[in-house]
Amino acid sequence: MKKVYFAGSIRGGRADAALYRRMIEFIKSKAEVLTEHVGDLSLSALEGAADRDAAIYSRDTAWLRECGLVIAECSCPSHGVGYELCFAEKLGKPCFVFYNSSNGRLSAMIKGDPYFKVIPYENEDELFEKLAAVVE
Ligand code: 6K6
Repeated sequence: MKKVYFAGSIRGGRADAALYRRMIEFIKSKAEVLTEHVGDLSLSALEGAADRDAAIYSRDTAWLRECGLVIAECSCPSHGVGYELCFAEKLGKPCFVFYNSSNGRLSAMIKGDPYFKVIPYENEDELFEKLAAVVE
């Protein structure tokens, strides 16, 4: 079974957390998701203690090494997601970057990098159709 590293904004803002959860549930019907907590609606976006952050970094980079592909929802800009995408690129992991082209803004550093498979969508029907094509 494919192992998916799902990336979505946490401290960058949780406005799309419910969407992440729906995407994760969908992906889980076809593959294993290593980062289910990204869709946890109760996850606090507050600053954490430095030792906790070090543990998060260490666990997440281990999962990036372990995964078969990365799926990122980038409509809400996030330093962490940008970092993860760069890290995954250096590891040669396939990276699929979704963003809502009607109301999201995607950094030129992601949109302009030909390594990333950037997938714009305008509504959720289109998003899930395109997501199915990635995970099937
Ligand atoms: C709770 C309170 C403070 O921090 C937490 C738990 N935080 C995280 N747990 C797991 N992964 C995290 C956490 N914070 C960031 N990440 C990773 O970075 C996730 O894999 C996300 O894809 C990405 C989000 O980065 P920011 O910069 O939006 O937080």
